[in-house]
Amino acid sequence: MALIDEIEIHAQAGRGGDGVVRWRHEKFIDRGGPNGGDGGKGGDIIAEAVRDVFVLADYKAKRKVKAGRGGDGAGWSKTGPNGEDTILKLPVGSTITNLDTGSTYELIEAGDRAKLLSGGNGGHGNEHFKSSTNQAPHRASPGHDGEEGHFKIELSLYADVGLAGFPNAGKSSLLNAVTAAHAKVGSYAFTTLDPNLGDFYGRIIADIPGIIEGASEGKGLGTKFLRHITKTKIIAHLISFEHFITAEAGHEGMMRAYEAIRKELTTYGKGLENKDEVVILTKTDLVDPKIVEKEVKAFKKLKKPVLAVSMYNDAEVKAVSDALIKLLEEMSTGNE
Ligand SMILES: Nc1nc2c(ncn2[C@@H]2O[C@H](COP(=O)(O)OP(=O)(O)OP(=O)(O)O)[C@@H](O)[C@H]2O)c(=O)[nH]1
Ligand SMILES: [Mg+2]
Repeated sequence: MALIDEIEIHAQAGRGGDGVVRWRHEKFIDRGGPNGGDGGKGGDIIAEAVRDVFVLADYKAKRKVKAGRGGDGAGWSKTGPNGEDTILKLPVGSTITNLDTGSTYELIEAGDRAKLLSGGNGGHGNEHFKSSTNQAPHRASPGHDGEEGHFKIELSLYADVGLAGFPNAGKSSLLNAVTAAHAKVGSYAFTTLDPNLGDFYGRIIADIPGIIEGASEGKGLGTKFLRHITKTKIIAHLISFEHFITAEAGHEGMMRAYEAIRKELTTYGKGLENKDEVVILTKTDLVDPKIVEKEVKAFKKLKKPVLAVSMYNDAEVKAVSDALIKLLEEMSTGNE
């Protein structure tokens, strides 16, 4: 399932209710005084984080959101009811930018709330305008408009594992092999243009578009996708054995590919460079098993877990899947 990761909406908080002009009409009171109540406050626009990365899709069709209008005041000094707040449910990991003011809000944990816009205050009823010099004011004021604004909502995936690597490394193929995802696979660069997510035994694996050299400075699909792996727990870094056979580059070719992606992660920063990394050498079917063994050994010098896999080898796919489960388990017990 592809993910909508960026939307813009226009939001309008509720207008306050109007104050009203009313007079007391009571038995035995000859000239009733003013008792017109104030208007209720307009509803606020509030963002609330939920653990559902797909909810942004709901706003795709509905680009305008509004909160309720405050009710008008009434006689007997009654304040109008407050307008209803509108709660925008947004995925954990969303960054909200008010494009008009530049302020930003981050939703980090489920249940986090941020008030984006305040509803307008209600107007005053005539009772409010009563003074020693004016005992019978005929004046009431209208409710105030609620705040309005344009917002950009960007989602950084809250995934457990992020698949990173050059285009064509086999990221989407691996996602499909270890989860029930049906990500598009193609023999050309940038088959994946939007992140794909797969459910992996209750954890989420995110398959992002291929990273190219210069991505951290905005080349290719650039930082838009590097951003997505800033919140993952583990980066699975895929390197295809094509880098071994192309121009007979051998181990050098594999290492260069690895270093090039590392460089993008480091240049981008935001913690990407220090994340736990598992190295997955892909497309082992393209080379002799002895070469695979040698490369695994060489990459182990990085002191990181190293796996090797061909999509055509069920045992290897299972080994990768088991290793990822184990790493995730170790991490969650380590964090407690
Ligand atoms: N021989 C071989 N080919 C593979 C293997 N895994 C994937 N491929 C092929 O490699 C090509 C790229 O696979 P994808 O899974 O789309 O690669 P990707 O990393 O998601 O690519 P982008 O989305 O463009 O970044 C496809 O033609 C796949 O069929 C493998 O284990 N062995
Ligand atoms: Mg892909």
